[in-house]
Amino acid sequence: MSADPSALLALAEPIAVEVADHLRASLTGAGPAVSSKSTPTDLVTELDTWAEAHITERILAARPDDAIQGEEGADVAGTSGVTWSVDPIDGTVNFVHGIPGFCVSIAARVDGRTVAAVVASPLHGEVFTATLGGGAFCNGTPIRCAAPASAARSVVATGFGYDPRRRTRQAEVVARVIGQIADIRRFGAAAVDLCWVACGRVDGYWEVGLNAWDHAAGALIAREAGATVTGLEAGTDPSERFTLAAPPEVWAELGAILVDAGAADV
Ligand code: LIP
Repeated sequence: MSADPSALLALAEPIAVEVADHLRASLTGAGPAVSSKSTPTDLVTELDTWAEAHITERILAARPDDAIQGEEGADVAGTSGVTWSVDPIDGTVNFVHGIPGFCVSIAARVDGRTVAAVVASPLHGEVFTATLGGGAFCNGTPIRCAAPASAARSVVATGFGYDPRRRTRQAEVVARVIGQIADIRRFGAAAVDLCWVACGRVDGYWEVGLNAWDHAAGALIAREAGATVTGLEAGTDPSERFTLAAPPEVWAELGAILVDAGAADV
């Protein structure tokens, strides 16, 4: 089957929107059953599990030879060369608390390169999309990252891990950084953080400890919106080790501030 990026997005977008709408509707009833994973604060709900199973079923019904990797355990081998990276609910803690900023994040990779991406954030009423070389959009409108004058004038988002000791070290980095930038924001979902770099709501985002499904879709959307999205070094891809997204005007300056503050050592 074709691995045309537009066709892959045309498949994924309505699936993400359908699941996001279901998640929003679920907030009006009795909350989902909630359990935890790596630590007591690393939450997972029955809807995380349902969403991943539903997304997997819908994708494989259309493209049975594709591979799928998901946060909640989906691990389907494929032969088509297309691998889907799925975070069925990115920002699960936000979802459990009814805080805007949880989202459905789906990315399609061909030979290891993300070529199509959708992030649907239901309480914001926003669907971010991108294809490789095709630009980035929010609800169908083209988006571009900001152009801050300097890191000192930049509002920067970040996130924290679930391990309390690591989270404490990460907060100590924030204390060393916050006086060198305009301000910090913590929204609770990497995919939304990356999309908000893409549309210019924040001037940068960094985090350590992300999984591929956290950043795969948002990274393409931010890159297609003109942001530089890397790991620790220029030209590298985001990784568990380090993820930094920022407009080219401030990427190097912000990266240096973060490295000097020990952001890569937590
Ligand atoms: C979340 C990430 C976020 C991070 C949270 C959490 P999850 O993913 O998207 O950036 O700061 O601690 O890891 O667990 O909600 O899918």
